Amino acid sequence: MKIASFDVDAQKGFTPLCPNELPVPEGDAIVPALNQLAARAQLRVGSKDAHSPQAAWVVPDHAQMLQALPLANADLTWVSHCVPGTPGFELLDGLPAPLDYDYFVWKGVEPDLHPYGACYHDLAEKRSTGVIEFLRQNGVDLVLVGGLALDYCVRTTALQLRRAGFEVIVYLPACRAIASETAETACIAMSEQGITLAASLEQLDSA
Ligand code: VGL
Repeated sequence: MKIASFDVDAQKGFTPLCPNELPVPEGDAIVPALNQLAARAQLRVGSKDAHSPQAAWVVPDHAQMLQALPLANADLTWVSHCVPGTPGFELLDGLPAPLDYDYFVWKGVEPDLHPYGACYHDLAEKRSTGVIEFLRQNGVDLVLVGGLALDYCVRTTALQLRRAGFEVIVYLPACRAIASETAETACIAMSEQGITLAASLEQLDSA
């Protein structure tokens, strides 16, 4: 069984270290759990949001967030986050440098697109980031997923991987969510598609 681990958007912009971005509670606490996934895998892949501060979906403050947008490729408004060259763009301390991953995706680079999943550049899922092809070329059967945030980018990435035919385990200690209600919906949606949710190392190792 060939296993890859996938660190989804494990960036400082999604942690309390960057309160003006999208601070996921305890977002910076996931590093040991992500490294536990990598220790069980032969390949490690990762993704980063890499957004323009002038993107079409950017609003100036948190009060104006989560409004619907009439754009085909960006569905909700967000405050600016994960801008290359700023601290929020950086991976969490304790993770490898991006070049030390076996495959690494920058996503959301184009200012009119705001994808959640790391497998496609667009919401319509027409433009691959190449990670599915990389995993297939390497004969990967199972992908162990963690990262930020569980309710958006982890959810979408895990579902994309599952649709592509991989076995997928989302390791909950390696994830944190923006909000508990959306986290619950995400867990239901993932389970319904045959994704395993593991809440402990014992569950992970017996899955
Ligand atoms: C994310 C909301 C907006 C995520 C990214 O990485 O989960 N969530 N942009």
